[in-house]
Amino acid sequence: MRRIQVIDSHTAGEPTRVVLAGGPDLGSGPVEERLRRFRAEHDEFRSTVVNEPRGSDVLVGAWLGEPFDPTNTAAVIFFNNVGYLGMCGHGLIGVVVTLAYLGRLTTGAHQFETPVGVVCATLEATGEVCIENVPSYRYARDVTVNVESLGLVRGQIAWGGNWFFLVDNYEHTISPSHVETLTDYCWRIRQALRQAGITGAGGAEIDHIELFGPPSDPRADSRNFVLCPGKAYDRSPCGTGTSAKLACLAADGKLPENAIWRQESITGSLFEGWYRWEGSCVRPTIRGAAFVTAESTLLVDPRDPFATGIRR
Ligand code: PYC
Repeated sequence: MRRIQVIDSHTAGEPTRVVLAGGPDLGSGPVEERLRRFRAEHDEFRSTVVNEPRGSDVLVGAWLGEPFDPTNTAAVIFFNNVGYLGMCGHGLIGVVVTLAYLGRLTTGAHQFETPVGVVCATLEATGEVCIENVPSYRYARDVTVNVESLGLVRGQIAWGGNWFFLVDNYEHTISPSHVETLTDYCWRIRQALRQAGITGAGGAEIDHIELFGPPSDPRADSRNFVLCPGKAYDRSPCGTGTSAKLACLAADGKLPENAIWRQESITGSLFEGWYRWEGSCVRPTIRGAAFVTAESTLLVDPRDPFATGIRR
């Protein structure tokens, strides 16, 4: 019986499962190299941890390893029901709160190596976490895509640690009772982008679709709906999605440096975000809170026909 020790948490409603023991040995190289090995040689581990029957489409896993640069705290690789993420804002907040719960980290700043760059996470005395994300930028504005049965949809393409297509002023309501419609709308956009060959920089697939509408919480500036690569929607306001939004607001001159943007999610949870310019990019900071929900050992019985999860 294989045993995998995990801690579960949620950040603004979005779950994270941190692997503490029982994960694959990915060597000691740079985290990008370890991600290549994870994908090529241990992809069944990803599915084992996050897919049904142990997990669900919405769960994001976090593999932790020794940092390549010993001055950093850890290397982290985020994964989901269909693959791997460049960065994950809610996930890193979950990692920090998990490590604090274990007594492995205290208040203050900690550097994490991710496949898309080093990210500084600060655990505040309140228990909230601030993520200083990777440099983010708007790649293209006023992009139109012809979407089956929807017609022309206009949006922006931005990088916030993952690639996003952002649609402002979504014409219908963003609320939990409309999840099926919202999912279908975003999925059609994603397929249309692929069919039209519309990508991020270097031909990268745009695998996150983000819609914006008016907030329901008077403290918030906007409410979003984010569809993730495996067709699950983000229960949180999405750390990398909020970073992409900040990059667009900055590019349009709609939000000054260091001014706070409050992003509400479809579930009503909030992230605060702000940015500073760094050359032609912005360096976004996202503040949010996470809570530990379970401490458990996953058991993998080799006789189990679904031992490595149900793959999508
Ligand atoms: O918070 O960056 C995020 C995220 C990406 C996918 C799910 N959550």
